[in-house]
Amino acid sequence: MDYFFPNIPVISYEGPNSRNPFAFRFYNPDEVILGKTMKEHLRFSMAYWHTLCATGTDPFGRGTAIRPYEESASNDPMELAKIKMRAGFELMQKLQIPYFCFHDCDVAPEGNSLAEFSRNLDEMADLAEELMTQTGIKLLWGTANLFSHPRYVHGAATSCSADVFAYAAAQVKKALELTVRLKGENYVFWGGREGYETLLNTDFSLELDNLARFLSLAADYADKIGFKGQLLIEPKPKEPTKHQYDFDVAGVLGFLQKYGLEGRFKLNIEANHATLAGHTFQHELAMARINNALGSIDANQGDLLLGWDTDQFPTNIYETTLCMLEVLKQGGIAPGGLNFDAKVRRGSFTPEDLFLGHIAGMDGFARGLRIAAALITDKVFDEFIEKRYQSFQIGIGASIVNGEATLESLAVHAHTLDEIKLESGRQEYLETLLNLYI
Ligand code: XLS
Ligand code: CA
Ligand code: CA
Repeated sequence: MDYFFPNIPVISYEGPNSRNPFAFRFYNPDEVILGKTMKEHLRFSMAYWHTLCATGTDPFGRGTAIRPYEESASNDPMELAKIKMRAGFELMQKLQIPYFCFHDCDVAPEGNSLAEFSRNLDEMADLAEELMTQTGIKLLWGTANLFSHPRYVHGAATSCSADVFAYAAAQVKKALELTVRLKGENYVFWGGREGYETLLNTDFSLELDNLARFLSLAADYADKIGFKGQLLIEPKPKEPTKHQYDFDVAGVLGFLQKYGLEGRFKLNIEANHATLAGHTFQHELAMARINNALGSIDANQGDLLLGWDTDQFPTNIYETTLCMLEVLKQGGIAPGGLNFDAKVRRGSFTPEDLFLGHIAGMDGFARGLRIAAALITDKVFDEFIEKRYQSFQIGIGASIVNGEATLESLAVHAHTLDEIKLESGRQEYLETLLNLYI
């Protein structure tokens, strides 16, 4: 498979001193770190939509992307879809990316009816199966796009129209079937337009109930067709709607609990969505992890000077380190992975940039993994944290933790205290240690 990107070699590890732009400096797929290969730890995935479908348009200008391999397509949208898919597999193979993720309409043209869309999807799934067998590349997750088409202007599962609710259900049904057929390890629900612009026209309560009904129907159907992977909800606080219902991890966990759906869904955490919600990426990952809900990761980064979802390739080593620290604490991200929900900038318009963007992200996370592994091995923060909370291991603290304490027993204890002794939190020192490893 060497046809669409003839000037690009297979990207391999050359070490930190290499100045070859088409090489990894930190990602060495078969190198073992803490008992697992880097490939097993990182489970990288290509996002079909950004890499194969994005053209570089923005609200002020047309697409800029130059994709010479698309020029050979006639006016047949299926032929173009097949070229994109073949190009995608060549790209993943050359980058040693073992997984991909797609929305239904990324891989197949929607045509003029659901039936036509469904036929196109089946035909594209034939090609995907063939290329997956040839290359060993696997599907990390599938999903349905319930936000681009004008029918979803008022939402999908939370639309004011029951017909739209049904149409969205049909799309999810098909996308789940495709995911099962392609042995996808996860299925993602990102609430694209599930949210509101103004409460002046919104039945807030019905919309939330309907969202829960929709998710529950989808989970039942996934069980029915034998889907064994993880169902994942991807939180995002805003954009496209002013207020998205799946605002952040805490909000989604509360929602799932309210509707009795906890345990059926885990979360797909995206870095850029975390910061849009006013949290750090690490906060969202940790919140999901301690609630046994960290399923998978959309590995990108935003720009803190901009208030929107810029979906950039992740190159901030602080962020990748703290992310991998959470992943290692959980014992790994599988069956989830690190999906590059990231697009090259509008000014990075050549096919080479698609490779350079992924190399930047893969090396960014490989370096984060190496640093996080050293932090874990040396117990840099663990011992400090354990000591900080040691008052809960004995005496009154132990009685609080084991449930024996009452408000009365606590008051009796408090009255015996002349002076409470506290220790410094040493934040600056701990940040210095972190910097030492980075
Ligand atoms: C958009 C989301 C989207 C999901 C998949 O902001 O990140 O791309 O990951 O629908
Ligand atoms: Ca995402
Ligand atoms: Ca995003």
